[in-house]
This record gives sequence, C-alpha cells and structure tokens, in this order.
Amino acid sequence: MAATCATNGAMTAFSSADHPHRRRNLLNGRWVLVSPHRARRPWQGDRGVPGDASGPGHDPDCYLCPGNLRANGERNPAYAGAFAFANDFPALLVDTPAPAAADPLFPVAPARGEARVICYSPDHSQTMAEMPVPAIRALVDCWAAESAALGARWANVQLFENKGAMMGCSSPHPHGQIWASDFVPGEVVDEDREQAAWRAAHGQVLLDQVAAREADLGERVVAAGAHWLAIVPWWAVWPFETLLIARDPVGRIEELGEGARDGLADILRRLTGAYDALFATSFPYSMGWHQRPADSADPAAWRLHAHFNPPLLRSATVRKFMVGFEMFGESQRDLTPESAAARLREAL
Ligand code: H2U
Ligand code: ZN
Repeated sequence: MAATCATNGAMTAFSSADHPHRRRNLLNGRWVLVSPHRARRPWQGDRGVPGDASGPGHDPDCYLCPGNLRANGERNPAYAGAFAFANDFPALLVDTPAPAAADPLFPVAPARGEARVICYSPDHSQTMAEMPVPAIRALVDCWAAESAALGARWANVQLFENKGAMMGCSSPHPHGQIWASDFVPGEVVDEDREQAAWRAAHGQVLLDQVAAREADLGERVVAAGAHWLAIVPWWAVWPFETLLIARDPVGRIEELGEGARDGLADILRRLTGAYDALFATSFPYSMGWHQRPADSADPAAWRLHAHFNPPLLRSATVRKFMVGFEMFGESQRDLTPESAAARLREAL
C-alpha cells in the first residue's frame, strides 16, 4: 500500500512542476486544473507539417486588400496604414426591435451594437509578427480611435483578432474585428466583478499587483518594457496563453500615452515574433483586449490588458482541444505556465 501511495505522489513533498493541483484565475474567478505529470504521456496522434505562410503583398481576390471590391460590392479605398470599416455581415445591429417580455423558462434580452473590421495594413501577407513596428503603432492608434468613438455610444467595445484558419479566421489578410454592444458580455462582467472585489479587499489594483510580483519573480515573464509586461499568467489555460498588462494607470486603450503606444507596438512585435519562432510557423491565436466597460462596479480597479489564447500544444499542427474534462468539468493543462514562459523566452 505504501508503495502505491508513494507512486501516486501522496507521500512526497508537493512540487508544482510535478504534482496535479488547481490554480485560480483572479481575473475571472474560475479554476484551472494543472497536471504537469501528464506531459510525459506518449503521443501517437496527429503530427502534421506546417504550410508555407508567405505570399504576395496584394491579392486581387482578397476582400480586404486596398482598392478591391468587398463581398457586399463596396470598394475599399487605397488605404495606406490600418483601415477600419463597418462589417458587411455584422453580428450586432444598431437598431433592432427588443424581444417581448420574458418567460422565465426562456430568458431573453435585447442586443444592439456595431461590428467593424480592421485591416492591419495594406500588405496582404504581413502578419503582426512581420509588420514593421511603426506600422503596428498605426494599428494601435486605429484601435484607440475606434475604441474612443465606439465607447462614446456603446457600453462595451470588444477589440479582437482571430488569426489562422485553425482559429476560424476567414481571410489570410491580417485583420481584426471590433464588436461594440449595448450590453457588457459575460467575460467582461466576470473581470469587472473580480477586479472590483480585489480592490475592495486589498485596496490595490489587481493587475498592478500581479505585474509587480511577476516582474519581480521573472519565471512567468515572456517580455517586459517600461509600459508593458507580457506573462504566461499563473492561471493560464491554453498551453502558450499570455497576458499583456498595461503598467500605466489606464483602463482603456485610448487612454494610452505616446510612450505606452510605442511600447505596445514594440512588445506586440516581440511577442508575436516569439510565437512564430516557437514552432516555426505563423502561430494561430485568438487575441482580445479587455478594457473598462460603461457602468463598471469600480472603474478605478480596471487595468487595460490583452489576452492571447493560442491553441497550439506540441507543434505547428498539434493543438490542444478543450474537450472531455475541460468541457464538462473545468479547464486543464499539462505543460506548466512556468515552462511555457521559459520556452517563449527562448523563442524571443
Ligand atoms: P474573421 O476572419 O475573424 O471572421 O473576420 C472577418 C470579418 O470580415 C467577418 O466578420 C467581415 C466578415 O463578416 N467581412 C466583411 O465585412 N466584408 C467582406 O467583404 C469580407 C469579410
Ligand atoms: Zn488582402
């Protein structure tokens, strides 16, 4: 019996690099199961080979390239930097009838908003990892202008990018999306609640404390600058998930000063470059900004940040699936956040 216990690890001292444990996400309140011992299991699944990601700077058939016709027949201008336009197939509409009073068994609420698309640059083939830093800076300014304009009209402005076919991206032309809504979506509601609760309990801004401690410890840091810190968070769910935290006291992207905008362009280039280098592929991800919504429970508790959630696990084609326990229980990971951060640092 004693031998069984020892094999299970119950008799030895706890090591977060070896023993299963749960970590709590302080931003959304949910738990993740970490099972580092499982990283040693054999893998006979898909191995695959990466495709060739390079291509022409302009594609005459692309809906997003400058001067081309979009799917709805509108023509893109000969734009030079980042270019935003109203999504031709928006998920939210500005003006739409409200549903009738609710039956408690079939809860329903109105949903209005605007959806926009941002072409990162005129170059059809340059992903963020390949764009020159000044071009990324132009994208940062575009995000900020869009967020300010939409934030004046809508309760929440969600900036995001789905990159790569694996993440459901519909066009290889580097682009992101904006969904602005008259409601605050669930993820932002959770972060608003948790950040407010943290400041009420500790008297400090949660992400300021996280950034200061992580910068000090270093083991989960991927890249750092005067205005930004990129870490694999303690509670990361995706194998190479990162959290990019603003170190200035800002809650929205349009509040970033000149230095922080330059710094953001620089760290985005380094972080996405490390991702591409990790498995020698144009690294797929879904990235999204989280910023202070209207009617926040505690506006001062908010710190602007971006999440990068990439699906890849072992190679350019072997991805993590959120199935089984993850789907029916809670999120789980094998690779520790600490070793993921070390591998990303090596790829910088
Ligand atoms: P995704 O690749 O993340 O799906 O984003 C592309 C968006 O671009 C998608 O929402 C819009 C789609 O509706 N789009 C246009 O608005 N016009 C077009 O001509 C093509 C695609
Ligand atoms: Zn294009």
